[in-house]
Amino acid sequence: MPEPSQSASPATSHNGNGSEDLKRSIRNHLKYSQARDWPSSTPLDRYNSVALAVRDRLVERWISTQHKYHENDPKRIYYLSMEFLVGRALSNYLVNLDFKNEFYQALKELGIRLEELEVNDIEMGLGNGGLGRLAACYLDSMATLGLPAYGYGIRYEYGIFYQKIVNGFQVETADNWLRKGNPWEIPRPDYIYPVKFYGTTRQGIDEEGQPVSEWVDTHDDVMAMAYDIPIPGYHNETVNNLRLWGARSTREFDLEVFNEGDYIQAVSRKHESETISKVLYPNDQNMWGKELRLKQEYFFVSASLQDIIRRYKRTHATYSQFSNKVAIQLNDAHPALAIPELMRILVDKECRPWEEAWEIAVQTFAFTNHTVLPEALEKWTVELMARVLPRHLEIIYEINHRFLKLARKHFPKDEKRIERLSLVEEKPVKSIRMSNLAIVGSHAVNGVAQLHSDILKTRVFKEYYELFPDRFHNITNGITQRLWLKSCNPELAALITRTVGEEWTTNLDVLRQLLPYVKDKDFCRQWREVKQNNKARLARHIQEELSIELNPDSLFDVQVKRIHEYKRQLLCALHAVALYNRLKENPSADPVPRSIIFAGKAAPGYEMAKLVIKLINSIADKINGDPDTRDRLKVVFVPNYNVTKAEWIIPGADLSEQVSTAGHEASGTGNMKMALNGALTIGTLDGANIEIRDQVGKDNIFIFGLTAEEVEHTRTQGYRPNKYYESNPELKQTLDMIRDGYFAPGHPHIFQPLIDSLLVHGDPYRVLVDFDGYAQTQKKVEQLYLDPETWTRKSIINSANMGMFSSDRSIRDYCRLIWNIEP
Ligand code: D6G
Repeated sequence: MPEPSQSASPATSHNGNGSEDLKRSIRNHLKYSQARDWPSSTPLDRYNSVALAVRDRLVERWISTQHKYHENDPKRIYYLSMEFLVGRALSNYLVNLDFKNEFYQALKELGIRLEELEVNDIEMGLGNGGLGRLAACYLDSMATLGLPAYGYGIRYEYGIFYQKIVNGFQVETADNWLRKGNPWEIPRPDYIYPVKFYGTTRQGIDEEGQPVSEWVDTHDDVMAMAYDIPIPGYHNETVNNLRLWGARSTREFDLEVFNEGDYIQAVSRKHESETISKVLYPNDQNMWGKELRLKQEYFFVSASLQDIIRRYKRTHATYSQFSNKVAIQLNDAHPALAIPELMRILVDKECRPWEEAWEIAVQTFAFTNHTVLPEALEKWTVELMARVLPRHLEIIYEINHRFLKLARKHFPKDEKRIERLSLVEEKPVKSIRMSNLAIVGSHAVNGVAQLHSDILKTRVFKEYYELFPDRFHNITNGITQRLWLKSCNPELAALITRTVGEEWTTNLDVLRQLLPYVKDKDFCRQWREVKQNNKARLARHIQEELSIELNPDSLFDVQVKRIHEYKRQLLCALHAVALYNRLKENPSADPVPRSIIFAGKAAPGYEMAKLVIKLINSIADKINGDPDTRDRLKVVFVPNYNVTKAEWIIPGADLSEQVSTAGHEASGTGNMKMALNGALTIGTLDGANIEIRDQVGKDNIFIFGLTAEEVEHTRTQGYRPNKYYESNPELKQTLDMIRDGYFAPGHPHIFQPLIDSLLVHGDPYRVLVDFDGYAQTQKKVEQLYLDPETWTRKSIINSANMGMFSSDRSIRDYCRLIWNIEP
């Protein structure tokens, strides 16, 4: 609509980045948005006013960025992800804004304390772990590179659960993050799309006599409503859009119930549909095949595609330019339903011929695989698909039919191979393999670290690679240095900037210029002091939260990530017990004092992982309560690991534990964050650890354990975990103590399942074979720690060589290899 004429007053309380402008703006929002005067305002009122004042400063750039995209009609990138693990809102925004100093000045003059803002800051925990945090880092990099990119996801009302530790056990409580409102999002009730479910298909003949299918008699339909969140680039003019969908009930009633006269029940049934966006599934690397999850996936995919097509159609009358203007990246196979959904729209609604529609789809979609764990590869039973999405199932069958025809041409008389390639798994339960669908329907498939991409080509998707060798790529994951160095480690960031300038914030390769300074005694001393201060900060947090005092001179040995058997927190826990026993047996020993810090959530239904948490806490209680080992060994489990906690744990780490069973961790990004902050890594040759080793040099990292190939070998050639138990007295003693209830006097048998997994059920994650190598390598760690100068040099070398792990590099790779656009 035409713009009403404006009076010529450029400076309003909504813009201006000086501290006076900000103060005026905050005051105005307190009055006119929160309806408060200063004396009666609560900390939440003040938080909201500050948030709105900051948001105002983004709005102008947000509108003009979006306007520019509409004007110029560039190729747009759509990042579809079930998870965006953004972390704290306000502190996140401040990282990228160019008026931070003025902002702090304004707060100071208004008498608003940072702590009161922090307490009220919103933690957007809309993700489980690595995959969701990666999506958030990528949004940051895409905006910083000025790319016309959009994130699409779900506005879960409950994000990842809040983890409490009660008697050493994980207890989950709901993360009701929206309870105080969310000043950062703009609800857009006018961007609302219907999403259908259930029903049946009806076959017919179109005007040209061609057979057509129609999806009819759907019920429990729901509306997807947009909530927009601004994503600013770093110190630039770009503000991109993260659009999250919330489920809203339709206006229609359940007519049967309504006609029966039960109005109240009819209304309440309507509202049940809103459960679709209620809660994030808290499973990392595991898929349970639940109907609600399938509905969530379709809900967000359907709404996103309707929105993408609406935007495309504003400037294009036909679909001929679609794949030149639209790139859709599928963050894992979770959004793979977008492929049959686009086909349905093009074929059923827009009456495009199948072949044309398929060409458009394949050229539009690209797929990132994040895992090789079989339990994490999504499958949906045909029974469920037929019920919830009957038309999509038909389309998937048609895709499969055509695809297998092509595959049979390439591999005639090889029905075994055809079975493995098929999108449909026949046994044990007839199911649709979503990763296979994602590969067939995409022009590009990538793994997230070199080893992982190689494993995809040689093992997991081998037959696909043979069929489509050009489709496969590697794009090693990355992290944004704006959050994971500049913001979380201001002291180190300042030291680096003083030394090599500020360019590293947008070009992480510049950190290499730090290398000559390893010879500079004064620089090394400052580097060490910064680490010491970060350790002190971490120790303060732990003291406040857990009343455990850490020796700041001890080696801070840190393992933070989701709790999973393949990540082998158990290996580190066993090592803690072995260290304890050494100290008890030789009280006069003078080892390197060590503080072992764990944090991470376990999926609520994952019993073994939860038992590992209990074990760590039991070991911690015993060790921390023992006066014999005081100041020499401490074990801590920090509850409720999230982005905020990562921001103070990671800078304080001396040693980064990256000990997954080789061949299991697709990439890892915690490994990059800790190395960037100057921790040395102890790790297996797994995921991105290998590339970290290549970057920092093998003398500056502690590698141990079986290689991925050797792990494979133990599977084909046999593996006897008991051999290691019997031949290593230290390991035997450790396992016996755990088994015999030494750490759980009240429940002597509680840890039996962990012991059984190792000794009876074949130690599936090869903990025992790697124990000795791990323990020996830890001795090397201690030796090095006794030489602080050499340690510091290696710490600098680690940080200086992290350039390639910036998410800016990853995004540039996506632009070049997959999206075919220039940043
Ligand atoms: C954001 C910012 C707003 C803009 C809108 C565009 O909410 O200024 O108008 O995005 O949305 P689309 O029309 O591109 O979906």
